[in-house]
Amino acid sequence: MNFQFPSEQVSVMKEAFLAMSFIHTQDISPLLNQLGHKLKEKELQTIIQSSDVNSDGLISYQEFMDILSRITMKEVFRELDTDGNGILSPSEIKVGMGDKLSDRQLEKAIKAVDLDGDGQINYEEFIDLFTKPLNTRRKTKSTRL
Ligand SMILES: [Ca+2]
Ligand SMILES: [Ca+2]
Repeated sequence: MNFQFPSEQVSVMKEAFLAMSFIHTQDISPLLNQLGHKLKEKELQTIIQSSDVNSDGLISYQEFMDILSRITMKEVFRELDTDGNGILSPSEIKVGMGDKLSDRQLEKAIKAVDLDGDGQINYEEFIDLFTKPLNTRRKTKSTRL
């Protein structure tokens, strides 16, 4: 749980963005490679494309920051997913939290984000954890039940 982009490089990139205001999607991945992420090119492209909201092939600074945070979340998720099956089991989460949670706390934490109720956290549920406020998640869950 210690993946982070070097802040110095991010601020260099910020200046570049502010000077140009937009960067083409095809120029993004070399930039990101310089920052030292560990994603596969294909995963990167998926993230870039989903961040180019209006599909004009241009990435604004705002969209770029969005890409960075998605990459960071993906890296964190991958670090937690020690058996690499794409799903976080309760024990993987427990280890990721440094074994600080009691079983009861762990169960509560999982329940709060486990939208499909399988007792495990998939990537979408994990993203929700960071992107939606807690009360929205509860609401989503109760309307599904
Ligand atoms: Ca797993
Ligand atoms: Ca789940």
